[in-house]
Amino acid sequence: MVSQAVVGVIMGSSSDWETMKNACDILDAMDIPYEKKVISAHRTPDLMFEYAASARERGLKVIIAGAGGAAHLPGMTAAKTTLPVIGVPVKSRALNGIDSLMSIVQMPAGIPVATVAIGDSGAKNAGLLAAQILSAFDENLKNRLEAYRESLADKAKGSELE
Ligand code: RP5
Repeated sequence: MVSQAVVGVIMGSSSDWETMKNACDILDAMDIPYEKKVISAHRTPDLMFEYAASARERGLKVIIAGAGGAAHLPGMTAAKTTLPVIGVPVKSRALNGIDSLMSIVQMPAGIPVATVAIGDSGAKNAGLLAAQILSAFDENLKNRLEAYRESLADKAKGSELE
């Protein structure tokens, strides 16, 4: 049986997938059911509104939205839902993602977007942040996150320096 998605991972273009895959890898590792879709703020604006407006009633709990360039997607998505939206600034070709970061992070007061770092690390942290939000209501998930943290600590403690 396929479980009902609780996280929606959306991105402005298939070219964002290489980055956004890092968020999905974490959700897979944490055994969190999710859906992933290309939804563009400027190419498919009606689809973006429909997706965000119906997200809660479809059972989603958190949305992760990644975009590059003039990255409206996370903010516009957040404008149409009261679910938590995590924004991932994708590294743009012209300005290395600084434009994406500025566009996503500077939300005027009232409509928050939890913005993570540019690129792969940010996408990975977006997956973890979504897991941590869900873990507030899920003891098993909390245990998986604690095991993940322990694995990070073990790796750091086991570091060999030449
Ligand atoms: C945005 O424009 C996407 O999020 C992507 O990062 C950027 C470039 O898109 P493509 O030209 O690669 O489709 O919509």
